[in-house]
Amino acid sequence: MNINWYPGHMKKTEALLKEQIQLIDIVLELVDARIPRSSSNPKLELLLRQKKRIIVMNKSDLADEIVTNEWCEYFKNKGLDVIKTNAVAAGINRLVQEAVKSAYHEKAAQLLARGRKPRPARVMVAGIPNVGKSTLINQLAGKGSAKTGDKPGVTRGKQWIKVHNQIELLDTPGILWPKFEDPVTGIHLAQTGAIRDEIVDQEELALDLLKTLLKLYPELLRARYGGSAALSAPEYLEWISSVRGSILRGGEPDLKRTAVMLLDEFRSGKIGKISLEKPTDEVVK
Ligand SMILES: Nc1nc2c(ncn2[C@@H]2O[C@H](COP(=O)(O)OP(=O)(O)OP(=O)(O)O)[C@@H](O)[C@H]2O)c(=O)[nH]1
Ligand SMILES: [Mg+2]
Repeated sequence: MNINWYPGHMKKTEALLKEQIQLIDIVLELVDARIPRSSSNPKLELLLRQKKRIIVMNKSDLADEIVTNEWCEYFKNKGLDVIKTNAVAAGINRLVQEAVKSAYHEKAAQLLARGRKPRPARVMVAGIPNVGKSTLINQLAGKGSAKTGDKPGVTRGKQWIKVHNQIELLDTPGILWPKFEDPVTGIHLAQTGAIRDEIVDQEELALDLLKTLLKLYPELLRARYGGSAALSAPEYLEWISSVRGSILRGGEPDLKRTAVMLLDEFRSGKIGKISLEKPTDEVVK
């Protein structure tokens, strides 16, 4: 399966992002903790240049904790700040605010040394579709948050939201789409729900997922669906069809329906905490 897809509107988004980046001090780059490689955009590194970047490993509640910690180390070794989050959970604000404050500390000190009053850190949230940007912004902004009004140079009425005295947040997120050569990237993005299902063959996608899970997490599959991990991916999909009673009128397994169900159960964490990518995986360049 080859999903090589770079939506046309992403070019426009990139230009907009470039413009917005000039206004901010810190980017919170959300990556999907289940697929940190496929969900990050190498281009952002170039776009950001001297800006501070904090990697936010979101949806970490759905990922394998051991692997997530390996990724945290990986990013730290690259000199990046990194935090693990579940944007849906309560209590995430403090974690993000502390990371922002500590990332901004140096710049604030520089301003002070030059005799200038440190202003609040200006922060933007960026990440691929469906990674949790809006959820995070809503959490940070909260109900009582005050919009601080337009800043000069901000186009199309962008607003800054005062998160607290020391942090202002751009109210619209930057959407990033990784341009990918490696077909695995497209497959992982589709499996985790970042690419609309309509454009991808669900059965192929589910078979690929099963292949991965049979290899990496056979015990989780067995715990949920039973069966034998010695089965091949197509055999296991048939097995799930039979145990779930997903059968067509003629008695054949309804593989399409089972595929959709399997993907849904994976995405919502019902199969367990699963990571599809490790920092040590070989990557096709
Ligand atoms: N389990 C889990 N679900 C999350 C987390 N963050 C976001 N979600 C869910 O993921 C889905 C997408 O979240 P959004 O905040 O809409 O994502 P987005 O990045 O704004 O998406 P676009 O606006 O389409 O680019 C929603 O159903 C959220 O509830 C998380 O940390 N854990
Ligand atoms: Mg959104």
